[in-house]
Amino acid sequence: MMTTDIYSDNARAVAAHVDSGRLLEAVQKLASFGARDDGGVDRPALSERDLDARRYLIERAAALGCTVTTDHCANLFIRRPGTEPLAPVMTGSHADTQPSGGKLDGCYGVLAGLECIEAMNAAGIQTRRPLDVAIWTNEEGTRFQPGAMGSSAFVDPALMQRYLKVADATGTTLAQALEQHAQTFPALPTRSEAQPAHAFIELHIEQGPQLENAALPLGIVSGIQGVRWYAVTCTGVAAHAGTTPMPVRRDAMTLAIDVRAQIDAFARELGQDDTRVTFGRWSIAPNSINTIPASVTFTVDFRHPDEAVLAAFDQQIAQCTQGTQCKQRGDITLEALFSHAPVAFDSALLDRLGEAAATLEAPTMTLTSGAFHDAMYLARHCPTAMLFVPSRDGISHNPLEHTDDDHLVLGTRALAHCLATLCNEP
Ligand code: HGY
Ligand code: MN
Ligand code: MN
Repeated sequence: MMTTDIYSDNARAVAAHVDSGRLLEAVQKLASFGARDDGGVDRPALSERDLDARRYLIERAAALGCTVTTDHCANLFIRRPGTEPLAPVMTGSHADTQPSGGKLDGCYGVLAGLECIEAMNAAGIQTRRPLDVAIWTNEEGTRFQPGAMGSSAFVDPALMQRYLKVADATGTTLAQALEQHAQTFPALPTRSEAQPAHAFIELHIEQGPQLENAALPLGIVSGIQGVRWYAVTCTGVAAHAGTTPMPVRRDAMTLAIDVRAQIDAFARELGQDDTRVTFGRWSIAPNSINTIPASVTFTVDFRHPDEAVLAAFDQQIAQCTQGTQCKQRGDITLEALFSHAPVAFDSALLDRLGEAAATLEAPTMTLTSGAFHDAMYLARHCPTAMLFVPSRDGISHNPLEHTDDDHLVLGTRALAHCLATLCNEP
């Protein structure tokens, strides 16, 4: 990838036209859709609040002179046209949030992409390639599992067959949620399946402590660690809490706590210091204070950078939940919900990001992402890379999620510089 001086000047001009007030105001505005009393955001994918947020983003895009299209998984694509019929440069992220999420996870990357379009318009810059800002559906995977549904269905449309049947906790299927989306935005053209892209750059908060610990404002993300999601269901026998003698009970919770302890132990053994494991969602039936639990389902989220460790974890969790010792105390079933291998990003794009940071005289470090992102799927589709800004105290998936304003602005300037450069590449 090469650039001439005129294009470098354009990239500088676009970066300089990023408007901090406009960006920070947009962060607060988007956070108002599903705002929580504690300052966080609760905006499940394709919920009414998410549809309201999408309406705000679509209206902003139209005011910028952009076209907006959607696809079979309600991904949104906001396009600033280029002067030549070339494959677009893509950026963007997700706008759905955790139930007690922050204002920035995903949303920052979407709004920074829109701000880059504003900056290109303000600088009066035309680019050879179109610029697409993507808003990927259901990245968090909390309403519908698995996560990153929209970006995975973009690169592998065949996944939709399975995804459409997935239901949320109320029994609403993705198909029904997509139908509601289509009825909400009837005028939104649906684009054909995945079109080629020149590159995809995702700007995101780090959601961990590394940049803050290093006192650095920007991180160039070389890749994403692998992830495994499982659901483990332990089945016992409901019985009276007061009358049933202890030796004859088949308490599903006793079994679940025991199995959780086994999984936690081998996860830490296998992955050592790089292990990340948690058991975040529990559902109990009949969930009554004075009835012995008949069924307990808990989720497992295991992450690691080494594919061999991930494979060993798959093997051990299968053994642990199908071993005979468990069967005598009750039944156990294991459901695989989500699996993605570690991803390495495109080295030439990483260089572009380094050049953008250097132009802005911003010191950086290279790091691997502990969180997964839509970029892990886009990496199959086109040259892909990510840029991070620091998270205060490394906190995310929490209303306290925060990044300093000057870091949010600097990250957006670096993204703008990089996108303007890429949009003028042959
Ligand atoms: O779970 C994740 O890594 C992402 O934040 N959804
Ligand atoms: Mn995210
Ligand atoms: Mn997240």
